[in-house]
Amino acid sequence: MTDTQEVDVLILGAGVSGLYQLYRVRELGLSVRVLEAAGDVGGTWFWNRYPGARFDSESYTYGYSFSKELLDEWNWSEHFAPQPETLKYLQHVTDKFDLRKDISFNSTVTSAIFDESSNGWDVRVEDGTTWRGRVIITAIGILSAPVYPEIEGRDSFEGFACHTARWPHEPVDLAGQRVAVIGTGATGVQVIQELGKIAGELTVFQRSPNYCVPLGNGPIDGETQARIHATYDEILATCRETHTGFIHRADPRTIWEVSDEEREAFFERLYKEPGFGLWVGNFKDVYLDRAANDILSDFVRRKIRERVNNSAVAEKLVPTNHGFGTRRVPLESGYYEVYNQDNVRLVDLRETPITRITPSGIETSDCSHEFDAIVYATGFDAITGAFDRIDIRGVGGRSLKEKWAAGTRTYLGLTVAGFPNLLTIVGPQNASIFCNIPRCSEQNVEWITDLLRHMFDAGHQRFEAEESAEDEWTALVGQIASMTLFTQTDSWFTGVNRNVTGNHHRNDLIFMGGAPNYRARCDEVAAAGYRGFAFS
Ligand code: NA7
Repeated sequence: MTDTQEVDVLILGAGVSGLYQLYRVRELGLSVRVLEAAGDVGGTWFWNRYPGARFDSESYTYGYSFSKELLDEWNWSEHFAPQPETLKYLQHVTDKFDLRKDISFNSTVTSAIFDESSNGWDVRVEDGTTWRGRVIITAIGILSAPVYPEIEGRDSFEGFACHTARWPHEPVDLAGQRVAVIGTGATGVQVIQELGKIAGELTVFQRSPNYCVPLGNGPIDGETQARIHATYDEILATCRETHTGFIHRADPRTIWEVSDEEREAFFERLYKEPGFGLWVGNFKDVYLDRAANDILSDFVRRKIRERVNNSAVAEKLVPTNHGFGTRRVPLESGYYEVYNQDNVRLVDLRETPITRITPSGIETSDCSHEFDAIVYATGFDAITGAFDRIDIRGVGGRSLKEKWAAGTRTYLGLTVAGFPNLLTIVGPQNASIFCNIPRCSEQNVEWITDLLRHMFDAGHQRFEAEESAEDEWTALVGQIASMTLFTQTDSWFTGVNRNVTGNHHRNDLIFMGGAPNYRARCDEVAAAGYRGFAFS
């Protein structure tokens, strides 16, 4: 037994969201502790160290906006910074604001149990340490529970094997090696591009092709750097107005308002533009109208065919079972050209599935492949997975995992009925998931901070979402999602995540109404004295 340490607020996770929440809770004068599973800050940027890891947000739209001094002093080196630089940035923020002293590292939380007699949460860490907090705030990320595929013999492989989200800290030399990559999501695409440059033989095992579009990365020159710094206010204002918190504004026209030539020229321009322009800066109806989406999907399919020399390989890389943009669009830098290299081979698992992994490689239904290394770019138990890995129990000992088993339910994507004094930054049914995350998570943090101020100033010990408010929010999330084409596609956006055994039913996990609309709804709830919350 260890002595339980007590604080006002416990924050789970020291990534982008948790660090900022710590900064804000401190300002309230409350006692606070952050419990972080990793050995240092960074969250996603601590864990995802695989070759080629970088973000798909414009660097200068990704950093925190709360400190002018921080914005002024930090220079991003590339338009889309690589992982080591982002991690360095988050370490810099941690040091600058002296955040480290309130963080316990190597502290994987295993359970959080609400104690009704005292209105506090009892939190247990893997090493046996126990904490008690009046409030807990989860900042555990939506893509933080990595999933290895359930393939017979996986543990028998004798070479180097690693999930991209658990890449070693020490350098891994795969130059000249025979390397397999399983998975072709946003991560797979990044790692394949890099390994294609150095591997002796690279074999990509693809279950589903994605529509990948050019990232358009490059160094930020001095003049551009100066312009970025001079226009930060405008950049951030634009990000506040857009549906997704990115710098790209959606076009207010429908696809049908322009001629075929204009449309083609518009798509061409967006395709060449750096970042997510083609995805989130497109005509306003491309994710609402199937016929509009078909035209856009055909455009990207043509691009893929143009870039891959072997037409049989190109056809395998062309998605046919979903429309462009209805799954997360991977951004790439020469991804399709990798398949024109002699050292790279594509195995289509729809034709020849993996049957087992052996000590020396991978067997598919038609042959066996020998490897020195297997890279699992097989993704995550997304959005709710990190919650499921903690035993969270609310009123009456009810488990959150059990509550959500029949479908996720929340109020504002920030709190859950029956789980008092629990707040979820970038939680399920929050707009932040379909957003340039720091832009939206800052809003979550600031709203939560106001709620805490309200609670502690008034001397309340407990707040809780009302069931009726949760019902309404959950219905709204479903209603908005059903108006879009996203719900018609299997992906981690919609809970139909084939990476994870059992996650095969549709679930309304994301508020798709856009960040400004979400922010207005949250503000309105606060202005109405936290409508839908019961305080005591
Ligand atoms: P994703 O997008 O979930 O991609 C995982 C990939 O791994 C995807 O291509 C999967 O195919 C594939 N996969 C998963 N399990 C298997 C098995 N058992 N066999 C073969 N292939 C498999 O994860 P990422 O890490 O790429 O990206 C996650 C997010 O991080 C991304 O969206 C960005 O927001 C950043 P499937 O498509 O399921 O057929």
